[in-house]
Amino acid sequence: MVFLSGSTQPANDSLRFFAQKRGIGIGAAVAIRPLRKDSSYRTVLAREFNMLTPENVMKFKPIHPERDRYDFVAPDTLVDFAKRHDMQVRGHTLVWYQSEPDWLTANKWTREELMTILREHINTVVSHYRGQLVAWDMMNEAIADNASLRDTIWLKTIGQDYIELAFRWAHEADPKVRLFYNDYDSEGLGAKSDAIYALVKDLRQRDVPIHGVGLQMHVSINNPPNPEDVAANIKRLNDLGLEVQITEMDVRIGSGTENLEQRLAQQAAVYRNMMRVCLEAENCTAFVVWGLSDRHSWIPSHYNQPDLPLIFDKSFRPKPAYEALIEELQRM
Ligand code: 9MR
Repeated sequence: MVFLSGSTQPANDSLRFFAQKRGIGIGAAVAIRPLRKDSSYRTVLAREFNMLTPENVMKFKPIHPERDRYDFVAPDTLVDFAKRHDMQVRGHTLVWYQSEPDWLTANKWTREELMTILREHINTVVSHYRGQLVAWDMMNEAIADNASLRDTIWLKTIGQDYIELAFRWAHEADPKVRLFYNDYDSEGLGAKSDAIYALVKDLRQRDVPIHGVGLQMHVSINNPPNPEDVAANIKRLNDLGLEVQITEMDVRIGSGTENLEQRLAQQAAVYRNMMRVCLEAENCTAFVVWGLSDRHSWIPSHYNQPDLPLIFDKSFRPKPAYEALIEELQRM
């Protein structure tokens, strides 16, 4: 395949070419280090995708490392890259319990102090990128695995209205950017996705500015989400007037008993099925994979075993999952 680096005309056999024809965004999570250092990474990213999500550099800790200091250098680099290659950017993420800096967690704050901190954080970051992003994962993983509100510093100190306050503050800072609630293990139907549905329904009913729900889609070939359940979940969110995006897809193949070829084929089927569900839904507007190639993925270190969860291999060659997505995008 021929890579046309820096071209604004998408190559007519690329994912972004076909996704554009179908009217959806096709995105990848981008890590700053390979973006800076690896020209193959940059080439494949610009050729194949029309959307990107910063994998880490817009999170609270890196972007707001001290109470009175923000660091926009790395995220600005990413946004510049996107502009140069005619790609949209999804901001990720403003409120997430896993990315809180020490200055925040090591102190005891009053409710008023913590509200001021959160408001300033959201206002500063969202204003910095005003008009430049299509979406923000405003609220990340605020529902716990047992389907109750996650016990975070925000919930403990501010109370459950921290969620709606955060959406309102973000909307004030950039009234045009689409604000998402984003979570994992809640793509189909079940207690957690019901809890998210109830939360966003309540927000909508009270006119809190929320525009979409992100289905992260960190899944595995062993128990992939049932496509009908995912379709039903997306549909009920549509009935609330909400957009849906698949925001962080990767598919673990583990070590299983089948040979590698078989596992890669199963992986391709999971990607294909989820793309099909998205294309068939009225309100599914983007499909984002959580990394570019198997060379850079959070999965092996997190699960402490090798894996190949993405759509390009370690040498950036397209895998069966890539071909499945291309086929699915072309199927009318
Ligand atoms: O892929 C990300 C990894 O590089 C980071 O170390 C980790 C902690 O910041 O976050 C990973 O991305 C997460 C995303 O931001 C939110 N959903 C779950 C993702 C995987 O943990």
